[in-house]
Amino acid sequence: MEIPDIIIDKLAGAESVAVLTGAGISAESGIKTFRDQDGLWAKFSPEELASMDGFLANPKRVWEWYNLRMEVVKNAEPNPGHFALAELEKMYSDFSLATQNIDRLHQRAGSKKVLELHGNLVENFCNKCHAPFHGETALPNGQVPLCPECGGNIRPAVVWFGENLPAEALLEAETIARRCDVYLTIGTSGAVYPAAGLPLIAARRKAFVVEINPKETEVTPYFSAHISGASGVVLPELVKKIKQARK
Ligand code: BV8
Ligand code: ZN
Repeated sequence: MEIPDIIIDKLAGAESVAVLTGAGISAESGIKTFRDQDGLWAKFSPEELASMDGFLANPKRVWEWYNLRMEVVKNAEPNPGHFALAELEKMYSDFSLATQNIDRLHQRAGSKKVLELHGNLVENFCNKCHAPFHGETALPNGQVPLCPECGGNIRPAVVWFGENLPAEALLEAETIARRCDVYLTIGTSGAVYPAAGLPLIAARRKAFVVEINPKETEVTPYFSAHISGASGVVLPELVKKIKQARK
C-alpha cells in the first residue's frame, strides 16, 4: 500500500500528534469488532448487551458475553499496529492515545499513556455499592457474580450506552484534539459519541486528520486523508517512513 507523501510530511514535521483507536486495531489480534459482518453485535443489539437496562434485564446474558470477550482478550496478543503506536508515542514530545477499546492491548504493547474512554475489561465492581470486585466472574450453571459486601450485581468496569465517559480522560482527549497538528483515527466506524466527535474537533480546526481503515466510514468525508488498509500493516509502514523522512 502506498502512503501519500503529504501524510508522511505532515507527520514528520508535526509537534503534537493525537490518536483515537477503535475495535479495528484489535481485529488482527483475533478480537472481533462490533460492526463487521461476523461482529460481536451480529446476534444481539449493542443496547441489549452494553447498557445498564440490558444488564439489569438479563445479567446472565450480559455476563455470558463479557466472559466470552474476557477469554478472547486473555488469549490475544498485541499486533504490529499496537506496537507501532507504542513506537510513535516515543517520537513526539506531545502525543496522546485515546482508545474506545477495553482490551488493554495498547498497554501490553508498551504504550505508556492510554486514555481509556470506554473503560476496561480487566476490572469489575459492584453495581450497587461500587466496591471493587476481584473474584471470579465466569461461574458455573449460569450464576452471575454478586457483591460479597451488599449482594448487588457485579459488573465489568466498562462504559455502557447512556453512561458518561470518565470525565478526566475525555477532557484530556478533547484538549489535545484542540491543539494537535495531526490526528490519526484508526479502526473505528465513528458511530459512537462523544468519542467519535474527537477527530471531528481536530478536523474543524483544520488539523491534518488521517483515517486508517480498510473501509470508508460515515465520517471519512470530514477528514484530510484516508489510508485504506489494515492498521497492523499501515502503522508499521507509517512509522518507518516518518523515521526516514526525519533523517
Ligand atoms: C454518553 C464499551 C452521555 C463497552 C462501548 C443519538 C445520537 C448521538 C448519540 C447518541 C444518540 N443516542 C444515544 C447517544 C449516545 C450514545 C451513542 O453514541 N450512540 C450511538 C450508537 C448513536 N453514546 C453513549 O451512550 C456514550 N455515553 O453519550 O454519555 C449520555 C448520558 C446519558 C444519556 C445519554 C448520553 C457511551 C458510549 C460507550 C458505549 N460503550 N463500548 C464494550 O465494549 O462492551 S461502544 C463500542 O462501540 C466501542 O467502545 C466503540 O466506542 C463503539 C464503536 O465501535 P468501534 O470501536 O468503532 O468498532 P466498530 O466495529 O463499530 O468498527 C470497527 C472499524 O474497524 C470498522 O470501521 C472496520 O472497517 C475497521 N476495521 C476492521 N478491521 C480493521 C479495521 N481497521 C483497521 N485495521 C483493521 N485490521
Ligand atoms: Zn456491593
